[in-house]
Amino acid sequence: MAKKKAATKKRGTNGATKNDVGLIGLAVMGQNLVLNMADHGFSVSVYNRTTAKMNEFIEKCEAEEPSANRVHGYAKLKAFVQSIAKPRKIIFLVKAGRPVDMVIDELLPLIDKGDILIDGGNSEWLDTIRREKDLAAKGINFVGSGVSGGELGARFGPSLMPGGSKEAWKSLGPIWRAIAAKVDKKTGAELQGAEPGKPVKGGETCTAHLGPDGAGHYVKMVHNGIEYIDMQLICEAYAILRGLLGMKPDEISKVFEDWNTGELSSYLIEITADVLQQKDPVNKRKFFVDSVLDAAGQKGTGKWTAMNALDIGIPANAIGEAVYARCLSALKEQRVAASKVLKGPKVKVIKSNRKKYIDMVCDALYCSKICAYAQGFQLMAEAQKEYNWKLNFGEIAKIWRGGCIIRARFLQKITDAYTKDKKLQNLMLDPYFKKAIHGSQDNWRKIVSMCAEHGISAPAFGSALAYYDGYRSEVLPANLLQGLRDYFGAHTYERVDKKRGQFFHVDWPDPKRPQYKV
Ligand code: 2AM
Repeated sequence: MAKKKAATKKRGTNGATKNDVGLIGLAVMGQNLVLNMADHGFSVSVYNRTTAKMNEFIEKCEAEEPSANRVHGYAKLKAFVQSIAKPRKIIFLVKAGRPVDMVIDELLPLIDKGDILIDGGNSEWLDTIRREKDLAAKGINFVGSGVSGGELGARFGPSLMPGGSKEAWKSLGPIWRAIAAKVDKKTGAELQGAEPGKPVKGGETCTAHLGPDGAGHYVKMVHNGIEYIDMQLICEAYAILRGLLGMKPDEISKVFEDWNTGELSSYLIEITADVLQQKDPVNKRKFFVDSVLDAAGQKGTGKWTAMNALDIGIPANAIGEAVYARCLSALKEQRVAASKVLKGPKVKVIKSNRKKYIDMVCDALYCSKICAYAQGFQLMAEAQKEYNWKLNFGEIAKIWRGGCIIRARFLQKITDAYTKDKKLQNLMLDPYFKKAIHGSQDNWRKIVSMCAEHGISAPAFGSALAYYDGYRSEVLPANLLQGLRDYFGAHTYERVDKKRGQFFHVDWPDPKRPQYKV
């Protein structure tokens, strides 16, 4: 049975008889966000479609959580809405797509003008733009907010990427700033140590208003695209250390531990070290990774990033490669069959100079990572023109420093780069990153060519290098491409000795009449 607590006895930060905020959708992320808000002194009304789940959560709170007295469950949506102080702030964490529209439709008859609906799921930014527009016409504020950091992030400090109107941010900001991850002002390192009932105090908060309508969800999508490539690069480094150097998972774990003390220091590198030293829970003599089927799943945000890059014409090839790498992995049965038929070079395990090769892989990983981030930021730079946003890239890197899955020491350098030069055209051109690539590219090139020589598939390392070499090329063979297009389709071409925007055409021989012998 749903326990409806007397809201009059429970007060949050607003000093009134109503609760500060409401949350719909009590899956793990929703539950943890509620507890995080309660820990920070906010009284929270909660509602879930399946009431039993809500009751279970309330009972668990009462048994285990120091802030349980600030969490109030409601079995009926109307009572839930009425329990929240105006302007109401109602967060929902439900599946992206139709469920979000369904929740909005159910809420609409119950809420008032000026109330704020906050979609904290992984919605597509175009849906968010549409919803914001529709709801603004009804006088309702709508905020699409990226929430990153997984379950633990939601509980003790996520990175929060809100869009929506400035007015909505005024109301939501105090809550979002309080519950977001906190980082050290100088180093950008995440301040750790939060525990139930005792949130982290001080530090810079990992949230900022990113822009109107879909800006927050767009930035979250790019974050996820970057997460895909970060993970793919880590996996390729692992594959090289394993294949080329014949290292065992626990030895590779030590390498990642070591990398985590340097420029590559990040959450994903840290957890890679953990995963690699993990033993299989079923067969303790085996390493866990060796028992995991090599077929990757995906939920779609990486694909959206790559698709949007194609749509707006930005070469985010490393991000796209990370998505394709997952697709290729998923063709497990085909690969097993092909492995018996398609020949390649035999990998010759390198036994000597291990340290030298490990350092080379480290350099290849770092350079590829710089290119991947450069692509992600270029994508956002182009998208803001399309959607009329004014994104602050220094700030975006700043709010990714803590809480989220891609949190890394490296992000402080990106913040520094965009703080120094707000109009920076490409991250690779920033003096710090330029120097890093210049210093490490020889090793990067060697690793990419060794992969090709030994038949180790490392698409992201190679693709990032092709991007680097393409971006720094004054002349690309697109001159020939334009010539071909003009030949077969009269698509015209621009000339190197004329201003851009003037188009020319050569009167080619009739392309329908073959000029070659069959
Ligand atoms: P449930 O517990 O009733 O399934 C994540 O799936 C969360 O979203 C769950 O809390 C789930 O509720 C909720 N959810 C999914 N679809 C929904 C919908 N159409 N309306 C309301 N909540 C929904």
